[in-house]
Amino acid sequence: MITEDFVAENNAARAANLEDDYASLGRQLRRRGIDIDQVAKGVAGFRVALPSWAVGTGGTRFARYPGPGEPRDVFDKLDDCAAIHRLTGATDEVSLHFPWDQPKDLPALKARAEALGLRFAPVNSNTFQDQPGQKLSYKYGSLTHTDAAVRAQAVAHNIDCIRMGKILGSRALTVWIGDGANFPGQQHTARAFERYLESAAQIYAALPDDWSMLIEHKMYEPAFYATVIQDWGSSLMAAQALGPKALCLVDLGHHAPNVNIEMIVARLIHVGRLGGFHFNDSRYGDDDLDTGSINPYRLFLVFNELIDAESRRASNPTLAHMLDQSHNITDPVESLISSTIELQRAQAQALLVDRKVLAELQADNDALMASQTLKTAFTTDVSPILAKARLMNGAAIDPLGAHRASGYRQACAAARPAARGGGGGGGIV
Ligand SMILES: [Mn+2]
Repeated sequence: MITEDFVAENNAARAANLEDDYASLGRQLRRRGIDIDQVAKGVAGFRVALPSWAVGTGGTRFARYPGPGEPRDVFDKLDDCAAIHRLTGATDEVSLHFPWDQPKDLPALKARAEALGLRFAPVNSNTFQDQPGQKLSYKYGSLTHTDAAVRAQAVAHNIDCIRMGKILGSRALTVWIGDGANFPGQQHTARAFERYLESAAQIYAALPDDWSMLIEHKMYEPAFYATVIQDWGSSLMAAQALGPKALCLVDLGHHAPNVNIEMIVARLIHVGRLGGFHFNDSRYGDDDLDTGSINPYRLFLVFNELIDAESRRASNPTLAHMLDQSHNITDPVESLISSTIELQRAQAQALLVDRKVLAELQADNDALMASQTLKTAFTTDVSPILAKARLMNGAAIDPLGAHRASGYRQACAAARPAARGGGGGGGIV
């Protein structure tokens, strides 16, 4: 396991260089009227939840190549999440997926999380695949199935997820369904949406007062002609029909290529219905690639909207930030570490935007300099701020280097010999 002492020792060799780089960047930012310590404080306060399903190797529909020392159960997954949090200082929440992460003893799971300094983020239901012993199949849908008995089974599972989440101290349920059609004409598009609203209302009615229901839309897959909750419009219509505790979750990969996601973010904030994110990156579709690995500028523009909304005190519920990725060829612990860093980088860059100057340039319709104002923030190397923020949180100055030096993966390989061959946990949603 990665101890506090190990991190402190690893940091000691890097502390002097960091102070030098941080002081230099601090002087540069001061010339731009920015207090570097305020930015570091903002980054240090950033949190993102780890998806339990992402600490194991994901896979594609063609193959899965397990790595050494993969978690064997949800308790091993918590250990990996704790290791990531020790190194990043930003990931003390874990998002579980039921029934993938369904231990018999939920209080024991909660106690284990507490001992590791972890809490539970929104829980995820799963009605997009059949489980062993399940009475009715979801092959033709779940919450929107034409058969009322299947819909009732799917509703009951979601309500059971709320029950389990309550025991664990979670405060939200994320609902994503695979329902949809592969052929035009297969499904009555209007009635399928009506059935969704009817089923979702029953789940909504079971929410505790301090819970929210996060509705995740997705344009395609597994349904390839149409999905029932395909876009943010359907998601928002559902949320508004259900009530104030229903919010929209934006998974960055669940849109058509080139869709302007930061605009969607701005619109959902406008109506106070942005619930949170599933962060990842993509090139072609729902690729579930590592956050910031393909299009870091888009990620920055999303954070630019979030920081802008904060700066004008826009009325929107607290956001649930979560990662949702499928790691096929990397060590999942390292991918989650680097993705967390990329989110903090986007946060820091967005905090550097000179909003007063930008507002003036927008008023003057100075397109070029307005764009340059964003670019100036985006192209600033904020690495020393990120490292300083980690140090403030008792985490590692160089998390990936520290992970390699710790031998954590080798220790896991020795302690977890019985890695399973497949199933349960690709970044499917
Ligand atoms: Mn997702």
